[in-house]
Amino acid sequence: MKSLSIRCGMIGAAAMAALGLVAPAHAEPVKAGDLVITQAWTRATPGGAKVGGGYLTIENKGSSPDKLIGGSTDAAGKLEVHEMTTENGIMKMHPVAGGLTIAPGKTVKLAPGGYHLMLMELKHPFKQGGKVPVTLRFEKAGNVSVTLDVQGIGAQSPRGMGGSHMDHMKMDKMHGHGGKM
Ligand SMILES: [Cu+2]
Repeated sequence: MKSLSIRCGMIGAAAMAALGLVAPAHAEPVKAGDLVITQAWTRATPGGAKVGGGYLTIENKGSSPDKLIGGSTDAAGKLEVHEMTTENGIMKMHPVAGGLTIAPGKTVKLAPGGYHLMLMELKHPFKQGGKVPVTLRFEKAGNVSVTLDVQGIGAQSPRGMGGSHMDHMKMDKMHGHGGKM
């Protein structure tokens, strides 16, 4: 097999990427200081939707807490960190006061039905298979660029399984934009 290994060595990284042997960039964890961000995704949006959710997993490998305090994106007028709660059987969402703490040694998951990024005043619909670059702002780690992979319209997780029954129409209503088109 000597000749094969020599050939592989000569092909190089670019060719390996072209052959799909190197994981695409969006699958790579994003590291920022002590934080590692993985599984950043969002959902395709129906036409006319003004809001979308953003989901990701943040791990703090350090020894002090950090806080996700906000962010921005070219794809939307506003990006906020939201929390979803159920009060008397009614789901409500609101900005996380003071930011979302990522305790040292802990992993915080933003997912449908819980914490999420709220993208408001969307400038264009999100299409399945697309990518939405966002900049997150952390108290200590500073600005961190991540890319949300756009999943299907009813996706509940990066692989389309599990999660809650939240949908965009409800989200629109919750944010006072109305669900009608
Ligand atoms: Cu929200």
